[in-house]
Amino acid sequence: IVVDNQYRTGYHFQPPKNWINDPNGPMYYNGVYHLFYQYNPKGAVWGNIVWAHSVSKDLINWIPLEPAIYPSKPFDINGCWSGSATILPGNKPAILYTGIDPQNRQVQNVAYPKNLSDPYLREWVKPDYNPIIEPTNGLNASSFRDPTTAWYGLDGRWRIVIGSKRKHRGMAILYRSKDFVHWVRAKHPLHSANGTGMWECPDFYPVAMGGELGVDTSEYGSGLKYVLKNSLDITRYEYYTLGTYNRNVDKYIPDGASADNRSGLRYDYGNFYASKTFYDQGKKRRILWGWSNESDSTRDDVSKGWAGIQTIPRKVWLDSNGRQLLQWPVEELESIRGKQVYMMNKKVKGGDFVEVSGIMTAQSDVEVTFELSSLAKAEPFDPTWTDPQKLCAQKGADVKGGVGPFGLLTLASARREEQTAVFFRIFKASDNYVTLMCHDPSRSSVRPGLYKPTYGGWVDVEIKKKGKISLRSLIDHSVVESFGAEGKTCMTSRVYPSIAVGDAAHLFVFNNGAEDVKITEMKAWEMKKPLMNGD
Ligand code: DQQ
Repeated sequence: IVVDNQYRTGYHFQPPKNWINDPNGPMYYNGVYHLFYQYNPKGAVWGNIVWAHSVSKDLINWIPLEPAIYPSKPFDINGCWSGSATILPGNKPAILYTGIDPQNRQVQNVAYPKNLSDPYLREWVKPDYNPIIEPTNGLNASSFRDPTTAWYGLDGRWRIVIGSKRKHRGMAILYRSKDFVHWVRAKHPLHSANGTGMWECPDFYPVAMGGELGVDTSEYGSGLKYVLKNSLDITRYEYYTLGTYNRNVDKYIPDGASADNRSGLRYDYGNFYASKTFYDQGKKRRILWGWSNESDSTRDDVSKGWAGIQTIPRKVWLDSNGRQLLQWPVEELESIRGKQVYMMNKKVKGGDFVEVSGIMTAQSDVEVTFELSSLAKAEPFDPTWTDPQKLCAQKGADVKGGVGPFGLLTLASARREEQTAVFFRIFKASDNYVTLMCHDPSRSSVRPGLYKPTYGGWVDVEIKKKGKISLRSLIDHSVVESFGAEGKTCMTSRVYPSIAVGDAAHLFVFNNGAEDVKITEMKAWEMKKPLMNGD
């Protein structure tokens, strides 16, 4: 295989070649971070799935190891699909994963490290008593997968949920076990929602009300809220709700304002799927990993020799308003920041562009804060605009507005035939202001035949009171990962410029609104290349 380097990322997680998808079983164990992931050892398309394995001391530099879990027994002979890690008492990690058996049924298996004194936990043993959970009693054997990290209850039983569906009702089916070997299905799912279809890769965990510290999955008590996330097979997007967990009856109840479905909250409003969190005991934080798929064609992937990346790991915690999660790239990312450029108090008039020069922006980290002098010219908000993604598509970066669009033109060619725009637009509703954040990659490449969806999300900020808004974008050759308003609204796009490549990639700040905006501060760093799986 010849690997095409033009679109390979510099600091995002990827193996040297081949297909990758879901992050699996992330964990921190004895000072080492482990990331497993769905991997095809034989090519750049999905298939032959094993758990590839990498380790890291800092979540940024990665050492590749041999696949940890691969088909070898009847209970996983047709594939080793997604799952999670749990650190059991006595500091003993366990992995639960979905195996595909000879009848192509989805069954759940457990695996343990062969040698706990190997600092990298290279070899994993799958006991012969597997599978530990089978799709019996009316469960759909082809919609029964992706076990979560287990949490411990007062009654001395472990609990997990497994993603499933019954007709169109998506479900998080609950199982309990005293010994991690014998698992009993609970009478009721932890939660379910009609019309959502198969729930892939569910994730369920507590978050602290107040502060940024993470909470171990088994913790329980006052001062906690719960998060339930599902990846919806039919939309290929993920949604989460915030809610309460009643431990006595094992029921999760989403908060009233939190919808389970397509109008619900999302970690990322772009190309981000099959995500999973883990509690990092080392730094007392919860970390989120998500997969970002290619948006070129399968043929392109085969000729590139690779497909898929993992997004930069993000710390997640509850917003002090209790209404949503906040996310921010792990602080370790800052260790690979290189040459920096800086801008302060720079006015960007309506229709103006300011180039950020002096660094290689194709592989960069950009933080900028905009001050809004006035909202007087904000366009009126039409209350029928309920879908932010559609609104962003309708009002792309080139559509002039009142307050905004203003933001960044990333991976842009010098004359801007190519650009991936990241921006905000502010509207005036009857009794407040509405802030929209968009990724507009419609001009990301002059190459024909690419999938270039616009992405959008609302930003829950009091823009009038604050008078400013921040944006951070991680730019890395074929990915732009953005964090609006200190991590309130995030989105990721995969793009394939053909002119704006390497040194020919430019970065601009732009304002296409009638109202001027001011860059109060902008810092941009060229990013160094970390150790990336021996590439
Ligand atoms: N990918 C895995 C499944 C999971 C899906 C198979 C989500 O376990 O449901 O590669 O992307």
